[in-house]
Amino acid sequence: MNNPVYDTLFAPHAGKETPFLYLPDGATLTHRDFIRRAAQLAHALRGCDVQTGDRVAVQVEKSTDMLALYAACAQAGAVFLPLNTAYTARELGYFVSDSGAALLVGDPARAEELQVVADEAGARFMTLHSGGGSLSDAADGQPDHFETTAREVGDLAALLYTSGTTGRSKGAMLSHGNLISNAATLTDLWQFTEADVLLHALPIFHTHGLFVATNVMLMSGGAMVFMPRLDIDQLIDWMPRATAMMGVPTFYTRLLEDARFDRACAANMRLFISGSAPLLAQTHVAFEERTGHRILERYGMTETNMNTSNPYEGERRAGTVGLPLPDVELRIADAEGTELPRGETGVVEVRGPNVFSGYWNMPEKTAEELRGDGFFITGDLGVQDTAGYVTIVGRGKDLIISGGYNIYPKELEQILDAQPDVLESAVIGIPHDDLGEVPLAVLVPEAGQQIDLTVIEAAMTEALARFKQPRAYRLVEALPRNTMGKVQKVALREAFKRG
Ligand code: MCA
Ligand code: AMP
Repeated sequence: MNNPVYDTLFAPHAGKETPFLYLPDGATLTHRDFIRRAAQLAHALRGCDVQTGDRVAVQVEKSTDMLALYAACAQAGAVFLPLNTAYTARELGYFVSDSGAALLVGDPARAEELQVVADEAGARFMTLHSGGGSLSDAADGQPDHFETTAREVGDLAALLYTSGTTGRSKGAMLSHGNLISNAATLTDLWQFTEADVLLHALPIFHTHGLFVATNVMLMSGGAMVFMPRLDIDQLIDWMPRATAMMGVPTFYTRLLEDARFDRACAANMRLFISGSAPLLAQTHVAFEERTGHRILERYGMTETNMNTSNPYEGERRAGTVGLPLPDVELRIADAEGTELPRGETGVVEVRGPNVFSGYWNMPEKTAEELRGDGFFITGDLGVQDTAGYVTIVGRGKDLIISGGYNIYPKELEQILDAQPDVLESAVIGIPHDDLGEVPLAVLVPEAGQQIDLTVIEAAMTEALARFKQPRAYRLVEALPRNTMGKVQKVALREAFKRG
């Protein structure tokens, strides 16, 4: 094989005049035209001096050109590094410099501040899709064929940053082999074919929207209704023309809030898949009552892509994330990595062709989380029943998942602790009907001082993407600690569970 990702996911579609992307404005892009556009963008990348193995950081709104840029990076042998559009310049600066990106591609509306970010990191900056020298403009006049750069299965295809318990984000290195193995496994397991039309309303800067949804549709040769963001009106409008949907649990709770979403609306659909955060069993039950469909829940991580899935045929058990994928080994282990008997709760560890090769430039972090025998320590707490079904019962890692986005309390606490009159802080997740959970910050003032929350909020706005910012603040005299001096977040969650 010449270039595993390109040859498996993109090249087979080069001559097909079948629809690949249905856009909400009524336009359609065929497979062939998408591949041609990707080739033009690959030429444009070379024109920006992007060479094999270079990282291309991309922070742009979801668009056909952004998706084609993913294909272009694969074809040109570059490493695709997509970034959440909500990240502030401060957050972005870290990713661009840590990755040593050769090129930062950004939205024209933020060109000025992104140019500064790129300059400071020693990267080149280009906008996408807008006049005046953008990468899209540079692509327009290029040939629609590009000589694919050779790559091996072990070569890097993508770098995806995931926050860490230390507060410093880590770049998960995903190889060509990681991406194509998982795409093939999921396509087969979920029985996707070229007859499928997927409702795609997820962002494409994370694993779920990019590698699970898009790669599966590329692998199967089907089409996607490519929506810029979650819009329930659009979903309901397109659903009778679609066959499948993938979403985070918020997609499902929001659909259920709409009376127009009923059995007739979902009659043409064959599959609804949920992941990225726990789907409440009550949502599963309510969904089946309303539509007759049982949501298929699966479980994964940025570092591993997908690990488990409920079966396509067979029992989909509410509250569980299903069985290990056919080529994924999973064990529930103790702190030493020794497998525990079925029915006991422990840390979920996984091994397989889906598991990443390590964190970018962080050999110590890699060694902490990737065992010598190849098992990756997910940090999720799980239990496996005798039939093999896995239930995620909690997280060993201090992580909040809000609407499918991950928030690491440590990152917020470091900023809060540095604010005037703050002695210390603790950030916890509290239940939220729409987003699952949201962050709440508990602050302890310095002795005899008063904390000015407007100052704190301004600092958080400056530093952090909106979705990470605490939804509420609470002042306390002291944080609860155990005898070892460790902050007891369980006690805080209990005290503030009603916000
Ligand atoms: C938007 N806001 C949020 C979130 N999204 N706040 C907390 N959590 C969120 N997830 C804030 C905005 O900053 C804004 O704040 C206000 O909410 C409304 O913004 P809007 O864009 O209108 O929100 P929305 O369109 O309603 O978006 C909610 C959403 C979206 C649909 C749940 O966040 C989403 O698409 N989430 C999916 C994330 C995802 O793809 N995760 C997969 C990660 P203000 O009004 O104050 O300005 S991959 C993964 O986890 C693993 C590997 C896996 O297993 O898949
Ligand atoms: P990420 O940082 O995006 O890689 O998030 C991965 C984390 O999301 C996992 O380690 C889990 O904690 C969580 N997650 C993903 N899918 C599920 C699911 N179906 N149920 C519960 N948690 C999930």
